[in-house]
Amino acid sequence: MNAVYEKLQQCYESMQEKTDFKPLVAIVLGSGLGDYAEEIQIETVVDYRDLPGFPVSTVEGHKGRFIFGYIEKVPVVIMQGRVHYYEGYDMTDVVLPIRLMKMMGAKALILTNAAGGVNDEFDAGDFMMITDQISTFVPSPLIGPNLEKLGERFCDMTGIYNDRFQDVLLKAARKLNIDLKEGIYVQLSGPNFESPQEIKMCRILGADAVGMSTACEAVAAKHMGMKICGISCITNPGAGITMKPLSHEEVQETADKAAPQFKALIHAAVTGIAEL
Ligand code: R1P
Repeated sequence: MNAVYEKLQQCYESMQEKTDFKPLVAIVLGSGLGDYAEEIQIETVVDYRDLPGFPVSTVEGHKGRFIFGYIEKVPVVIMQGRVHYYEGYDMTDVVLPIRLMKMMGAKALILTNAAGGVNDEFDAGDFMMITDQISTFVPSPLIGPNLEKLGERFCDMTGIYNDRFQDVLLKAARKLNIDLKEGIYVQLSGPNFESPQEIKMCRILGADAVGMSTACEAVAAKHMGMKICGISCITNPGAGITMKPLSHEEVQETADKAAPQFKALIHAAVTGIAEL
């Protein structure tokens, strides 16, 4: 058996020994957004480190555990923290959690992140619905022998972010009086923040927000046929827009402040998606 698939299968079996919970919606919480997971009706919690071979989060603000439970009767699995490529993991490990959640039954995926604003009309604390992405600055998680059980070799990347899910988000935002921005997310490898010139480059490429996660996860999820939506919390204007130095503390603080609106938006997104 292929080593990547074998590891996935092992993690799946180990998870099955801990819980047979079947989530419908999977949610990944980005930097500083993790507290939301503790506010749902929790059924089971599984620490990443209790799954042999599973990649463990090393970044501040990423607790590193799965929370299984219900958001208004909708069965969900929440990743309270993710792993990033810059932490030194192989790309296939970075997306292993996404693949595992799909194997457990999740059909829909809500990806969230903290991101820098490339579009200079965005303010810190704004939310951006991801309409498309640029993932080519990091290796594709699909490199290597194709995992036929998961998806096809040459996977289509049109409509990564599902149209109907986007409608749900827009409708929810209107109802909640949230000025939801829309735009393109670009993933760079990190861990260094972008230089002012790199922010300019991202703008030339058509990006509106920049981060170090999410796009690779969306590629793996699309490969498996998951329906995806994505929300970036713009935690700071990108380098060079203001001359203020960037810091992970600021990223976490801004995400923290945006938490109440974020919570309401995710809540509405989950219930709206479940009704489709
Ligand atoms: C930088 O502050 C960190 O925040 C973002 C960046 O990708 C980077 O890891 O984290 P998430 O994308 O996990 O939200």
